[in-house]
Amino acid sequence: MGVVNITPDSFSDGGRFFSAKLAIAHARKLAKEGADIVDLGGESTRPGAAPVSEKDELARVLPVLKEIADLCVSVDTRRPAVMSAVLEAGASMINDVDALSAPGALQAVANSACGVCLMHKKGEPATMQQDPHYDDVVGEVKAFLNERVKAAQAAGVAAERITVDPGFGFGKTVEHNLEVLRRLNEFSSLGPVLAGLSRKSTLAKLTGRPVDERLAGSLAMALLALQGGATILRVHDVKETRDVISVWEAFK
Ligand code: 7PJ
Repeated sequence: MGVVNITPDSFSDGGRFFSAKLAIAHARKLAKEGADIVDLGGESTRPGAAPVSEKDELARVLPVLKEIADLCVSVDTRRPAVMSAVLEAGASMINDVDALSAPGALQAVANSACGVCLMHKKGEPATMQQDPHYDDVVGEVKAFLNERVKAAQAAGVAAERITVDPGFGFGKTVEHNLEVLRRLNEFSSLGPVLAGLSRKSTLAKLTGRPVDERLAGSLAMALLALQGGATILRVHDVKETRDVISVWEAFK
């Protein structure tokens, strides 16, 4: 899964058109490099990111989606209205860092045949990295995901449409992330596991590198996630991650 962030440009509509064009080109590039899925995001969920209105989120995502609806497109959103609109426009998957917990979210996806990713996070993006605590991180994340899988199935989302994600970096310290990664295979009983570790701040702590120098660390994480049974890797560097997958597949 290749990440396409739709960067806003608030200066003018020309700017918005320009960022849509860049996002479309980037999505095409990632697909060509071997991404099976491109993940479009119009709302940043990074710690401390500015909030985005529903109208703006749709204005970012829809024009891009409409140009690439021939690809397998996932949309990273927490809003039921955005889910319904992008599914109507041809999205294949909803990737929700809130695990479809907003009122109406389960219904929005149940009415389609899309894939879904249910992710765990603890707290809200603005504050979630302020001293997160767990007694048993794997047990708690797993119990949460199990509950969300059950809720999705009860709403009419068939099991084969669901992937689960422990949510690396979402209300988790470096130690929490490493513990989840060490025990990633314990999540496979819930469904196919999606792992997003690419360029994350855990790598800043482990390597001391700024975000544009975390490729090697990200590839190491990708291999560890594969070893832990991950089925989908959410990454920025598709071409390089493809090579890791080739090596892993041969080794396995
Ligand atoms: C994830 C995500 C992740 C899923 C982001 C970033 C932060 N969706 N969206 N899993 N991370 N499913 O890329 O650093 O780990 S945004």
